[in-house]
Amino acid sequence: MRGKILNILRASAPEPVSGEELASKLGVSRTAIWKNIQALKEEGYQIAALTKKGYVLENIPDKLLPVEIAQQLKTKWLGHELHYVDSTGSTNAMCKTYANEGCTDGTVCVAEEQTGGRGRLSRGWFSPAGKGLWFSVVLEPPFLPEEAPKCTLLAAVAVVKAVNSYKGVHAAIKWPNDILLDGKKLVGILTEMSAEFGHINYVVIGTGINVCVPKEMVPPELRDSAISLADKAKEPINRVELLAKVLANLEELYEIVLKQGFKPILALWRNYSTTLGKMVKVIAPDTTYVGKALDINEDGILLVQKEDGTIAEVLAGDVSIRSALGKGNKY
Ligand code: BT5
Repeated sequence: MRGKILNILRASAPEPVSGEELASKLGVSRTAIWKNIQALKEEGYQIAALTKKGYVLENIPDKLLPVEIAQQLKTKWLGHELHYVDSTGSTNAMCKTYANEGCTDGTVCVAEEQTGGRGRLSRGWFSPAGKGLWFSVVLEPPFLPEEAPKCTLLAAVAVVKAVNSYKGVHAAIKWPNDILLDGKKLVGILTEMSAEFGHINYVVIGTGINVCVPKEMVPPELRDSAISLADKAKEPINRVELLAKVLANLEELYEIVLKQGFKPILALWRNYSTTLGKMVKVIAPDTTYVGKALDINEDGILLVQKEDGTIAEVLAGDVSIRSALGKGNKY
């Protein structure tokens, strides 16, 4: 109902629409219209009530409100179940709760702010209110548990395509789960799963995209290594639009995987990769070595040629990859 009211107000703005007209168009009472208008105002929509004229939509809040997302979402199924909160610990945790309760395949959880955003290996993810896209998706892929890293690669391609659609943005994927812009971290992806022997119950793909985090807000230890889209984009970024683009890409790519297998995604991933062909330092819990990143295989495993010529298979999850030449994330 709220979405329908907004659509009518949006189409008519800056002209007002009377409560009577809204009520008759939607087949409800004027009191129901009034109540829904109050609820929209509480969500942050600025709606003026002009005496004897009706309601005018004056401003839409810069928030990831489900009604706004539904307006822009072009997917067939992904994100149709969507849970939005102002603040949460982690959208991955939210998704897991919904998944354990039996939510639909493709459920999305999105938050303005995460107070306990998580990276891999118990690292944190800085997620300030209203400055990024912090969201997670539940998928039930027909893969084997060991193939779950494919989800991270898939998501990385979906996200890099979406961010690169903005003028001035030329981001690239750093294996396994980062998207870098100007050699700095723009996006982090955390894939988690619930599985039994030989069967995935669900995966949760969590994505954090820095959209417009002001430099002074970034914790000092991340200032040199983190970047926002707004730092480079030569056009304004609307977070709702960006989210809708990512979800549309993700659905499209996932359906390709289901129909044709993973090869087409691998080809795209390779095109967007900044890792392949580079000398990298692999930092695993028990060993550190340098080698050339040759390729990734069909399961998303990175193949690194060590200095002695042998090829190491590097699994995501337990390693960090650094440039063997420069410092930090810089490639
Ligand atoms: C990641 O881990 O990059 C995965 C981050 C996933 C975040 C999303 S947000 C939605 C969903 N809900 C969650 O709780 N998580 C997911 P990793 O490769 O381990 O990198 C973590 C490291 O990135 C940290 O140790 C910091 O050094 C750095 N970092 C933290 N916040 C950052 C930010 N906003 N921008 C750039 N770098 C950041």
